[in-house]
Amino acid sequence: MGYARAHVLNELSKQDTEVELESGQVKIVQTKDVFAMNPPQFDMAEDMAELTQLNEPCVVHNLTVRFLSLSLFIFTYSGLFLVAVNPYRQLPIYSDECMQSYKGRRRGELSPHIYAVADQAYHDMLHDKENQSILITGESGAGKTENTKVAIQYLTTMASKRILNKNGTVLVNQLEQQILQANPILESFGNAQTIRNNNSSRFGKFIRIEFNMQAHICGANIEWYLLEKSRVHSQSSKERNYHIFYQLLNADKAMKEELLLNDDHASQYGFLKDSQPTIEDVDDAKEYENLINAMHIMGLKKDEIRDFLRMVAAVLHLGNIALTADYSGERADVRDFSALERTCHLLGIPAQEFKKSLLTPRIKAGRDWVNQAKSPAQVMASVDALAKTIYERNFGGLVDRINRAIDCQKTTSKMGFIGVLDIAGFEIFEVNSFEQLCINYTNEKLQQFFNHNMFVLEQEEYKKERIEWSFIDFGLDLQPTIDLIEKTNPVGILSCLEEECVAPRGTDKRFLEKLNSTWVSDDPEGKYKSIRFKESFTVKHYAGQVEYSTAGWINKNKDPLNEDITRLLARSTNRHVATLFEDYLTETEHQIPNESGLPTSSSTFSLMKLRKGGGSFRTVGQRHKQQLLSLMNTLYLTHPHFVRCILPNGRKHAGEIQALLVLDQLRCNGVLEGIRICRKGFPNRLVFADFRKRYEILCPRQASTNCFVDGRSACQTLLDSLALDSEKYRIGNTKVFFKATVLAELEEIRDRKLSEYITRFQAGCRRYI
Ligand code: AD9
Ligand code: MG
Repeated sequence: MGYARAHVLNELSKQDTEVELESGQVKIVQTKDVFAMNPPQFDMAEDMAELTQLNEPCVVHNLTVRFLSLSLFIFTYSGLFLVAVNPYRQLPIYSDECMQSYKGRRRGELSPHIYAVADQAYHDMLHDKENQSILITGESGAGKTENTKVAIQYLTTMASKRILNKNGTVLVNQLEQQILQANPILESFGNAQTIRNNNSSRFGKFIRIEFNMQAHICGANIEWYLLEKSRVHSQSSKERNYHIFYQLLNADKAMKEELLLNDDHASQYGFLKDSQPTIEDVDDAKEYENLINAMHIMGLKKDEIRDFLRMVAAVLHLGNIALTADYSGERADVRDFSALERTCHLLGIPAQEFKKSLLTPRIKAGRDWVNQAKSPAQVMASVDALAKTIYERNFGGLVDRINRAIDCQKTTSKMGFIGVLDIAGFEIFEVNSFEQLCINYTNEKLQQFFNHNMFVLEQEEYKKERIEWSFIDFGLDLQPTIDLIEKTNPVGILSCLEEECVAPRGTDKRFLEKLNSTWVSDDPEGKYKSIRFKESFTVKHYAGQVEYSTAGWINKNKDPLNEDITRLLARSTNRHVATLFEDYLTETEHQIPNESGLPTSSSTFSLMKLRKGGGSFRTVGQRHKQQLLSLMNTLYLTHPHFVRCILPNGRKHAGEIQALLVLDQLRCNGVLEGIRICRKGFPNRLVFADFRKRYEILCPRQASTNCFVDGRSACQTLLDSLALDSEKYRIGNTKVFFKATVLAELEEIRDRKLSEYITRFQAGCRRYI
């Protein structure tokens, strides 16, 4: 339930308070659990920063009453944030007409809306000649991707060159269409059904929309982060693999024949057989048509489309390679050669060589290279790793291809860009692993960016108003946790993992021991804790303490690949395949050829190499750190706009909101952190005239004077007469600033005064009667 409204009857002691619930029930509760409510005129506040009681229950209450009121007010501001609650139903708040109404309107003129955020970003870019970013985070199913689509739709509609056809109707021009169609393509290959979301994005993305000097869209670019690769080979029974696999099984006959997909049933494919075959209300055949259509709009030729789909089919066949073991159980063999042959046919590589590389890859023994037989389990792991890499590289290739289509190189002079970031929010699961560390590290950095921004803006406002205040940079609060993760000296979590990955006999255990030995003693801020008797440690994030289990981290970070096979792929007869793996060829060409004439590398199983970033050896963590660094560098050069999406309930139901679930998210997504910072400053502010108008009643002497008094002095007199503690407010050049809760006190006094007047007035009336 979370919180209940109640009347305070009696403050019994420091610890206990007697309250009466709305039901009439009287209870004694702990005083620390009692929070003041806002006066009724603050109900349904469009901006929670205006609330004078800035406590957790008030914030949840405000979101809830707005959400439940006709279920229409899903958007609410909270200072710099736009909070968006997922309504789980189509609302009549998205239309061309509605978009037009937000054009050029100031915040506060209309109800909060994602259109307002997009419009503000566009407006700021135009006027300040500064790049903009819209940062959308939230937990899975909270509505990030839907809001991203709406924001991009707004920009493509409002900022495109309007072309009218003969009948005077607006034509969407090709580039805008391509930008919009990038999404269904990315969703086919990067989204999947999960328990939480039927269309869950399993990667993060940053879409930059570029504008020319006329402020029209002239191109776009997409960056992607952390694709969940393990889904390619295993999913839980209530979930699915990536949409594209099921869509492909519903392709036209000719395509399926070409891709050797004789069977339409997901149950016939190793990588799909444990998953849900369909999603309620989703027609995979229709989705396949939409995908092909989107790819055509993107300008992909028929054979390019076939190339991307071929890789997906190859992965499906790869998952069907069945293995047997010899009598000892130690040597694997391929049971049915046909799946292997199909895979090789589609990948354009020789089947016999592939089989040999899979079953008996070469390893270095002393100074020589020998072929070592692998067990079925080892070969299986090698197949899974290969499937993941093929899928990921194909995904990367697809994004590159989309980027080429929507690129704006032709435009020489640009005004700037608006970047939209759609990335998973903070995650705390029962068991947290390497993936959670990467995503939580990202969120820690994004929160730091937010805090820093808020600090800069608040400071600017205080300076402009010349009020006395020594502000602290709240971004720095998060630095110790970030250091713990990314620092190289003392060696932080990622670097420590890196060292262990390159060490000859690195293990998860040794990684943890090393981490403990560095951080247990050298952690002045108390951000790290080793968990004794468990293979885990905890990190204190701004959103809470998270325990990370270190099992499998070395492997997850290394992502080892069978290099005999990647070299085969680099020499594929299919250009698409060869291009995706070309870094394996160029890297190894520099090495001494072996007796078979093939170049070799220092180790058969080596770290995955990633082309981006100079072709150097990179682990998953290192690559992510690099990408995040580059993202943050970009973001720090933009004016940011923050959107926080909230999941209202865990059942995908419309019209239902669970207070505790919401509260948890507000904590994790930084809204409460934002409010905490707000409370340290002077969050409520009123311009002099408004302050006087509302509170003059508290000082009738001043109201009745006919002499001119300037706004500042009038406010000062008013505040003096109230004998308000001077630490609770500041008077600026045009506004009075208040600490949280002060306005509520003033409202209470005002209410009392008003009722006194009314009583006196009524008494007067009675006398007349
Ligand atoms: V994940 O981290 O990618 O798993 P998202 O992206 O936060 O997640 P998504 O935008 O995909 O969630 O929203 C989940 C579902 O909620 C959508 O498929 C819609 O059915 C529903 N949704 C979300 N936002 C809205 C909305 N503004 N209006 C209507 C919505 N439905
Ligand atoms: Mg999403």
